[in-house]
Amino acid sequence: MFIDHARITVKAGNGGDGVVSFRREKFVAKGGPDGGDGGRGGSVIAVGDENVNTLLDYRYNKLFKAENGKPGSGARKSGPGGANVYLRLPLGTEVFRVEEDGKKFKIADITHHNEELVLARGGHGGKGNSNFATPTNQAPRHATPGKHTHVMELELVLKLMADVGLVGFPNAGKSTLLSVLSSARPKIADYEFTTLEPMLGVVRVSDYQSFVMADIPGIIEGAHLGKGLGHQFLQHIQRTSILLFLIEAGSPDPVNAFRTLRSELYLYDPFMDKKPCLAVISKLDTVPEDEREALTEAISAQFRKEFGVSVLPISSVGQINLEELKYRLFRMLKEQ
Ligand SMILES: Nc1nc2c(ncn2[C@@H]2O[C@H](COP(=O)(O)OP(=O)(O)OP(=O)(O)O)[C@@H](O)[C@H]2O)c(=O)[nH]1
Ligand SMILES: [Mg+2]
Repeated sequence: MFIDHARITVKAGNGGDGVVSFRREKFVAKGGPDGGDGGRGGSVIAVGDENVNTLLDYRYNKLFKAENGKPGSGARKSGPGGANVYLRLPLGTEVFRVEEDGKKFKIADITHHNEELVLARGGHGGKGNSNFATPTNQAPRHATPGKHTHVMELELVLKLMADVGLVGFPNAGKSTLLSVLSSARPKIADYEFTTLEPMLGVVRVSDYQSFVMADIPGIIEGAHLGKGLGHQFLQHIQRTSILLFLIEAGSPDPVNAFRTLRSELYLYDPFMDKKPCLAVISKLDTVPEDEREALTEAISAQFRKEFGVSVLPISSVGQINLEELKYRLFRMLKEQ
């Protein structure tokens, strides 16, 4: 389970002011008060949306202001209300109000598709002077201002399940792949066990479609016995729908590498062996161009025969087959 966070600032619209106005008509000596009310300010409203999976949008776009209400006008005309702002949030999002002292209060739990919850209510419009006429004061000269709203800090929290888990030996290029497919910025280096903590990235497939990929520390033979960083990190990909295995193009024995990885997973949890998976040959750019096809063919044939698993050669650095990989993973997830 990973947690997706975003901190945003919202402001509902101010109410429009009520106005002071008197009727002026030809041949009417003394018109009465006819100042209209101000319009209500727009609200900031959360809407549950089953098609949104992450809080990614709210990490870039951080300020959400609803429109102010317009002032009233003569002839008792109320000012138009301000437009609302709608925040489409993934189901499962919790919304907290953050006070100045840092204390947080939960104000909403988004659970249903299309459910609307007001996070910040627009200010009431002020009253125009037409409201204040009385038998003793038939020409009131005052109106009230619209209500002003405050800026609010909100924290959005979504507990995410990863969809795709990356599995490979140390240095296979897992973190690099995550960094080119998502906006996550994991540490990358040419030594083993660079990744010490699991990391999550959101892979965007189209405007509304994305999936979550988890990068975990490298696995080595004997991980289940505590070798390397051990296998406790496998819990983070235990419930992903798909596993993506990375085997380096330079691996002396890809079949054996894959078998070792699978057996470590199996020894951790036999069920993991049954998950749908895809294998990629990583760092294809390190293979001379005229040898790439033959290498891919050879490994694909072996994998088909030994495991019934298909293989896709990729390169994060050389940008080879990355789109294809993204779509294949997405298709596999859809089929789940
Ligand atoms: N040429 C080339 N180098 C790559 C590619 N992908 C990763 N590398 C290099 O391989 C090294 C290891 O990459 P990482 O992404 O840190 O590998 P990792 O699998 O996350 O490694 P651990 O976290 O240690 O398990 C780094 O020096 C990367 O720059 C690639 O597509 N082509
Ligand atoms: Mg890494």
